[in-house]
Amino acid sequence: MTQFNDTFLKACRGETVPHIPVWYMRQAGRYQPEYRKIREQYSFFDINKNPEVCANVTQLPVDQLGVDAAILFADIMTPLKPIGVDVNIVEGVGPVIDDPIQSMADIQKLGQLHVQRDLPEIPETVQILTDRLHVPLIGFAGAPFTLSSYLIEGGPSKNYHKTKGFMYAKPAEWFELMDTLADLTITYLKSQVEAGARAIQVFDSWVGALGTDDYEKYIFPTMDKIFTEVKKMNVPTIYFGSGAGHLVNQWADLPADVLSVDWRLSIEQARNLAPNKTIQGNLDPSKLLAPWDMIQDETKSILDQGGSKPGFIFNLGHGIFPQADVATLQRLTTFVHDYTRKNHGGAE
Ligand code: 1CP
Repeated sequence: MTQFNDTFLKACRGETVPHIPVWYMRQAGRYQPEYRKIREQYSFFDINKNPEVCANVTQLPVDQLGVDAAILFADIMTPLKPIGVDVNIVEGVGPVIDDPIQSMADIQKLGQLHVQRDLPEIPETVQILTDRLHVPLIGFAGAPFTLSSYLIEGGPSKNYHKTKGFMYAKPAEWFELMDTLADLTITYLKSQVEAGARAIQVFDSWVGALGTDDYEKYIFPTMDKIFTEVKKMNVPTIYFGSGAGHLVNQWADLPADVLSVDWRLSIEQARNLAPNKTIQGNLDPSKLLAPWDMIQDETKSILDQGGSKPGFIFNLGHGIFPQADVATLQRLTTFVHDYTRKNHGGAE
């Protein structure tokens, strides 16, 4: 039997590891020919509805790339459908909502999530994977700001004017929405942990659009509540945002164990801003298209900064994209393992 690989969990907890663990955000997706083939038969949400297929899609990058953690295949929008949001994943665009939120009445119409009733396939998929995988499964959810950006804009946005305008002009509605989404997120994350997820990541991909004062006032209390609640489940918690280096100092005060940063901030800077946290990151995913020597040099620099003390997880600064190459990601994963086993492996 293959031994369970717990390097990722150890790194989350800031413990010494034999090599630096690595996984990739969006490690299951269109860059994989096998995924594209499955998508010819199933729509995005159909994969989610079918635990066997969903478990296979989740496991694919673990077998193909040799990464140290799996992440449940789902979307940040998955738990919104059952509470009454009519969301579609449109090819080449992302999540689209025809009837965006505009008023208190729209917020109060949103229902409550009961996972066993509304999304039984999620815990079922998690259970299949927990039995099958020899690496930890990461459960995840979208953070309230990032979810609300889709709910209010009606789809992807470049500047979040509508979302921020709503936040500034309608604070009572804003905080009602944050509360509703925080409760949803907590319920959804707890159900994944109860089913066997060994860590959770909260994706706040677009929160870097806010300045520090706005983050403090409109977001911090909500994130504090989410991490305080999920921490009670005794699994490591990870918080990710892109373009959010200016917020890392505030994130250091959240009860999250791991902060995931992008390439706009160096690992060393992140460590200085949040010395009490494990840091995850931060290769620019665009670099996957660079010549191998450049990828290797950049990766070495990241690993030397991260490996200078325990508590580091190698990842990209944001998700893998469809044009990335499977062979490059395989080579990168092997390189991270081999290089850090030689140079940064601690005694166990
Ligand atoms: O098959 C397809 O073409 C659908 C593409 C796709 C996939 C593969 C979407 C639509 N979502 C996903 C899966 C997904 N989404 C995962 C699981 C896969 C894995 O990581 O292995 C995860 C963790 C997400 C999370 C997600 N969805 C985020 C946070 C991470 C990030 O990249 O910032 C966000 C912002 C979304 C919204 C979303 N869903 C899909 C797309 C294309 C987008 C982004 C749209 C935008 O740019 O605004």
